[in-house]
Amino acid sequence: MKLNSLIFVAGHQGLVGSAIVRRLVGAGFENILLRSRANLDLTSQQTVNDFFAENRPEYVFLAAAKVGGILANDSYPAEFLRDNVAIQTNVIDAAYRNGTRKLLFLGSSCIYPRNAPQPMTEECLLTGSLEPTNEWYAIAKICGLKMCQAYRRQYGFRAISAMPTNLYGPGDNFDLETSHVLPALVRKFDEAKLNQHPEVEVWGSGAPRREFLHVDDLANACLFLMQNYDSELWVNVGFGEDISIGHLARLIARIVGFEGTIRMDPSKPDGASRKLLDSRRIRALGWKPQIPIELGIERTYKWYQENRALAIVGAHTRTLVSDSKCTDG
Ligand code: GFB
Repeated sequence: MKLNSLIFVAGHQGLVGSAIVRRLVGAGFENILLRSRANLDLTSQQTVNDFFAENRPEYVFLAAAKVGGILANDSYPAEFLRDNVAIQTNVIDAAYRNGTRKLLFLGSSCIYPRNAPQPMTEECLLTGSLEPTNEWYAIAKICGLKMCQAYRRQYGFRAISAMPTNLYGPGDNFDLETSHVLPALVRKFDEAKLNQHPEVEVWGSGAPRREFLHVDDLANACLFLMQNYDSELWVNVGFGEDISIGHLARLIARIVGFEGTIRMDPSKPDGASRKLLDSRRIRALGWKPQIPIELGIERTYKWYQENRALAIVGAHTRTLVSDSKCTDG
């Protein structure tokens, strides 16, 4: 990729896409093509084909997806399957047909079987049943990585796939119904502290373990893979250690300064008991994470405090890339 290559970041208003744009801008890339959801409906095949035919991006980071936490995944199975399959099918196919040199597709650690041996290697894909709370999203993501593989085999299209673990950072979704656990707990503890509530409710048993990667580390990995990796096998991108949800809650409470009681709500689902990625493949290529979880949460909380009102309504992500050299039709 040259500094003046035309690079399309699909999904630049989301957690991952906005981090990739920040990383690209920081590295000096000056020709970044962006379209907001209002200006380009990625679920519409015709619209996506027209966009690619007109703009012919040389490189594509496919970070657009319908995402959400355990409750959102469980509540909207049709949307998680339909929208994700549509977005990725349209973008991958249009990129191939319009001469894109290389595309990076982003998946998720939930593609692996719920009972996979931990840490989970890339090879354990499709060796067992999926976790039921997010199988619809997982099926869509498996379809995406297989499409990249198939287009490479049949057409020689240089598509690669990265499978990140649970992500967090600035620009996350802080809606309490649809978000992932880390932003939800940042908001819950912050609101309890501000409103002097004595208690915060944490879903499930607190026993499940999760691996958390700061989104700026993932953005580094995406640029690294785009520049250094060109093979059909998808690549895990994890932090390398996991912690229990109970431990995470206590850590966030301490960082936020909440001194009340943490109450578990066992009526809410636990989901997968553990999903730690084996990230030896990308580590052997030369990438490693830089942001320890405590520092990452401190940074995320600082961002949340500075953007509280916008973070809660979800209209914040635009400002994350507003000063970059980007075009947004
Ligand atoms: O982050 P999360 O929603 O998704 O939940 P998954 C992780 C764990 O945190 C579960 C618990 O055991 C939740 O019950 N938890 C505790 C909470 N309090 C809360 C809370 O206030 N909000 C939320 N959301 N959780 C997702 C998948 O699974 O992981 C997606 O649904 C995706 O498909 C993503 O793969 C990476 O880690 O269980």
